[in-house]
Amino acid sequence: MNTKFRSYRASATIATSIIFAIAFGSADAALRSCGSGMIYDEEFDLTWLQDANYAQTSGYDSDGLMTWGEAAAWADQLEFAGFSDWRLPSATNRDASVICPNKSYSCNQSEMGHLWYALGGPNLQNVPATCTPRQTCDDASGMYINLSDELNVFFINMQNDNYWLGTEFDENRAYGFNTGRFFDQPPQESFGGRQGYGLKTSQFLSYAWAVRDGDSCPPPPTSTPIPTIGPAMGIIIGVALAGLARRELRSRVRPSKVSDSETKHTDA
Ligand SMILES: [Ca+2]
Ligand SMILES: [Ca+2]
Repeated sequence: MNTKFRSYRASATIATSIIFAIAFGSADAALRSCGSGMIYDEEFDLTWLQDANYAQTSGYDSDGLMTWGEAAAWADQLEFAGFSDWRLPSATNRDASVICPNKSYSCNQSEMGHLWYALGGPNLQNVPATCTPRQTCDDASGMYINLSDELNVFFINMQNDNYWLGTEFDENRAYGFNTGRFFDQPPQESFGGRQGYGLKTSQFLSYAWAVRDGDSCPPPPTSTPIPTIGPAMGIIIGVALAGLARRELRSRVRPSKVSDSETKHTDA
């Protein structure tokens, strides 16, 4: 019975662990949805807003398109989930602390580049040759291809356009990252995945996407832990139960033993 009990508890614990892993785990080990409007990038230890156009969603800006100064001011004043240290993503590469050359398409070590390329962003190798010029792909013929469906599993409102990065190139220019999923000429070229710099002024309005350092996900809901019996406690309980059973057995057989003994003694 004790073995059965332990086996039941072990099964329950394993089942609970599996359910927990399914509920809170993710198919993509690198990205984790916090379930509260934030997505955590485990590799870069960054938390992104799930809404990639929150400036508009929140009513801060009518369309989300801003100058660099407006975008930086929006991120600076943003308070979300109790955090006030949101910022625009950095253009600097994590691995080497340098910035990719202007108009780079393979800049996968900047903060947005990491999201775009390493975490399921578009693979430009897959662009069909028929998808040029841009209009051919945009129209209702179904040629529009959203190359970043995997990113959209996690994020919402990601724009087909340029996003400001927090890094300035010089006094008048700042970096941006393009998340376009349409195709522009020359053949098979999309601006999606391109990092470069442009004028901060209203001639080049771009979107803003806020990020902050660290894991901002709230801890998973606490559930009442199912008590488990460890090997040592199992042995102790097992020995105790065995002892009880032996005493029980003795108390049942003792009267006949005593009478036997008494009989023998009497006989002797
Ligand atoms: Ca605007
Ligand atoms: Ca702030």
